[in-house]
Amino acid sequence: MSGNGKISEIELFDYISTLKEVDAWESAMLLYNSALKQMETKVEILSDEFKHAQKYNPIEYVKARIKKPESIVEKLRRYGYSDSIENMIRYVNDIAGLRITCSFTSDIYRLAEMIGSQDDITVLSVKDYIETPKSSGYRSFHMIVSVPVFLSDKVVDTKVEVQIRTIAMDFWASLEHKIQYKFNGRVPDHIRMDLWECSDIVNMLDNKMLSLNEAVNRAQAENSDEHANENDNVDNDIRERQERIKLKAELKSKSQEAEKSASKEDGVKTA
Ligand code: 0O2
Repeated sequence: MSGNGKISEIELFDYISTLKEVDAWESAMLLYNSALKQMETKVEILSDEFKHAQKYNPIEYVKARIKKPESIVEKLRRYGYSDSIENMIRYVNDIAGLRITCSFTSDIYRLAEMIGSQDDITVLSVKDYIETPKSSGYRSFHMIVSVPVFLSDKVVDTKVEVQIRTIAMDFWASLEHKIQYKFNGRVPDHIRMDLWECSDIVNMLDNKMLSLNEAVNRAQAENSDEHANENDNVDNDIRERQERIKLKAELKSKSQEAEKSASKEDGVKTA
């Protein structure tokens, strides 16, 4: 704890540097796991709130994963760093990863904004591969965020990579990933060209689906306006009927009174 009794807040790198090598790996993994759980819960809460308040949930599915040790080592080597725990923490940003799949492109930015505006989340970097796709044709929105993980005597800021994409983008990325794997990263040119073409089709499909959804929303809004007008008309109609009934009743009672007094007068006359 710091002098003022507040639990000190430090970055994962500084925390791990204070530990012995044997403890460092397990401690780092514990922190990445905890940070990932926190992000998963945050997204789950957003999803529940959407379902409850908006009767619409932009989140189709969420996948959380911790990068495998061999993938961490491969990435470090690709970047030209030796495979130490310090290098892993410093240079591999996606050890804890959360992938959110949405229905429409507009949902991606809505969600990214919601996540980024939470007080305890710090957005460290953003990569918009939707605005600028990668040379492979890959489209997705990436954010590296840091979340505070509360340990017994410390708060450790830990990085999580959040990928947000549409179902169509996810379909493309998963197929492309399998193809890369099958060809060991050396995909023949004609297949790469086809993948590019598919990425364009994915973009067209997403745009088309988005405008279709907007058209549906507009039609629904107009419909509900008409429905509201219909209800107003019904209300007016009821009020008019009530007035008419009241008026008729008044007229009837007046004519009955008139009839009564007329028959009284007649009685007086005949008597
Ligand atoms: P895996 O197995 O998904 O974990 P940085 O993380 O910022 O240091 P990097 O790695 O270039 O640098 O980051 P970037 O570009 O944001 O990509 C990270 C992740 O995005 C990748 O993780 C993939 O999940 C995904 N990705 C990026 N480019 C492509 C692509 O061309 N095709 C597919 N299918 N996915 C892509 P990993 O570690 O590569 O893999």
